[in-house]
Amino acid sequence: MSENKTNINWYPGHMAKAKREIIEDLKLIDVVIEMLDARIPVSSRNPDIRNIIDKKKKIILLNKCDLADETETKKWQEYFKKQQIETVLVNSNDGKGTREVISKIEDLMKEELEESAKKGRTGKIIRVLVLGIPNVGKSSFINRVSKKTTAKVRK
Ligand SMILES: Nc1nc2c(ncn2[C@@H]2O[C@H](COP(=O)(O)OP(=O)(O)OP(=O)(O)O)[C@@H](O)[C@H]2O)c(=O)[nH]1
Ligand SMILES: [Mg+2]
Repeated sequence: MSENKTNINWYPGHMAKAKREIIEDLKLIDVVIEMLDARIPVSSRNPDIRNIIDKKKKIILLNKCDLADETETKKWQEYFKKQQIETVLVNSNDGKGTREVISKIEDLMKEELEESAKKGRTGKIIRVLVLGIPNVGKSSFINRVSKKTTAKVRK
C-alpha cells in the first residue's frame, strides 16, 4: 500500500485532559501513538495512559532521537522489544522516522483498509491520537507528518 493513498487525521492528546475525556476520545480513534522522549523513555511514560491504551492498536515513538545517545537509545529499543513493543526513532525537527511511522500505521490498519476497499469505499480516514507528556514533541511531529499524508492525498 503506498503512503500517498493513506488518509490520516492526527489528533494531539493533551495530558491535562481528564482521564475519562481521553477514554471518550479513544472510542473514535484507530491508532494511538505513545510519544516518549528518547533520552528518558521510561520516566517520560505516563502509567495512567499506559493502562488506558492497553487494548488499542499502538506504536511507541522515541522522539528527539537527535538529542539522545545512539548506543543508549539502542539499549532502550532492546528493552522495549523484550516486552514485545516495537519502537520507532523519530526526530520531529527534521522528519526522520515519520515515513516509518506512516507505514507502521498502514500495517496496523491493513485489514480494515482492505475491508472498506472491498465494500468499494476508498479514502477511509484513519484517526490517530498522539499522546505524550508536555513538551515531548507532539505538535512538531504532527506538523511534520501531516504534510506526508493529507497533503499527498490531494495530489
Ligand atoms: N531536538 C529536537 N527537538 C524537538 C524534537 N521534537 C520537538 N522538539 C522541540 O521540543 C519542543 C516542544 O515541542 P512541541 O512540539 O511543542 O511539544 P508538545 O508535545 O506539542 O508540547 P505541548 O503541546 O506543550 O504538550 C519544541 O522546542 C520543539 O522544537 C526533536 O525530535 N528533536
Ligand atoms: Mg503541542
